[in-house]
Amino acid sequence: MTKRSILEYRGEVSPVWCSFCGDYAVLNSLYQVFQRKKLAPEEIVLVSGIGCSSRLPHFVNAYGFHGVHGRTLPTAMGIKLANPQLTVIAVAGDGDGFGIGLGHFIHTARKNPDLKYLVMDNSLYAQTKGQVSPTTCPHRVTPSTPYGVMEEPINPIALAILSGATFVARAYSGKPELLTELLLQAIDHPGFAFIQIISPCVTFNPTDTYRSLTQKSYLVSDYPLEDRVKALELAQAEDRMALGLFYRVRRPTIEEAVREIVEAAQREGPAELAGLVEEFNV
Ligand SMILES: Cc1ncc(C[n+]2csc(CCOP(=O)(O)OP(=O)(O)O)c2C)c(N)n1
Ligand code: SF4
Repeated sequence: MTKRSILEYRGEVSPVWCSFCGDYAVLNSLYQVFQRKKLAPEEIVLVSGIGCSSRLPHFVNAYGFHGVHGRTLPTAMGIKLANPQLTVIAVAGDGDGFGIGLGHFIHTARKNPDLKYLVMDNSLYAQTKGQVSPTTCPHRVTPSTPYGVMEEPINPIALAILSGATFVARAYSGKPELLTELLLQAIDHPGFAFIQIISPCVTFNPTDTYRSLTQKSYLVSDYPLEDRVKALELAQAEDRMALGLFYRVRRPTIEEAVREIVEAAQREGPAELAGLVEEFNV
């Protein structure tokens, strides 16, 4: 197989993110993963919604679809079903993926398509200048919550596990080697691989800094990856920030299920059709 240069994956458009935005680490890790997996640019599709993070496909030399807010996953699943040979990666922000797009997250996890879903979580809506998102901590004052956030945040890791995702991990832009390693494992996983990537917004989130996030992060190790109950326990221990792979199981993908139906129709279709013609006497 051809050896590939990392430069092959750089898009013609240069990133427009603020300096030190966590999203740069995600982009760089993707370049490395594409090179290490020797993927040709025409074998990759990046699908996104709307937000700072959702600009990512513009910066990669591959197929890209910068769609509408929150609709990343149905588009990505349609592409994968139409051409299962492609490596399809959906990217979103926490507003896009856990706010307006939350229903798609749950239903896509249930269907288990062979998609990689990367949510760059900065705990706010950055592109629209810092409003509350579904992962913002309670009591935090934002431009849209002047009296502090009144709701509980959602727990994306627990939600993914309970919804049927077959690969669930948390990475952090401040630990790029781990991020690259988890992305490599996600690409190799045959099924819906979700990675919550804690990705600091240095412009609108003065609380979740690289320093504070690094201090509270720790790596999950020696862990029973198929144990759903243990994975949920770990997901709920939120005083510190666990990083790594929480859960991984194998079950059939929706592409495999659809392929079985198509093959059965090709095998049994003509005879069944003849029976129908006779029954309706057409
Ligand atoms: C249907 C719709 N509603 C609202 C918006 C306005 N809008 C643009 S980006 C965004 C949120 C982005 O937040 P997030 O997905 O977390 O991405 P980030 O910018 O933080 O990376 C919103 C609400 C929109 N573009 N379309
Ligand atoms: S506003 Fe925040 S999320 Fe958007 S590019 Fe700047 S640092 Fe990144």
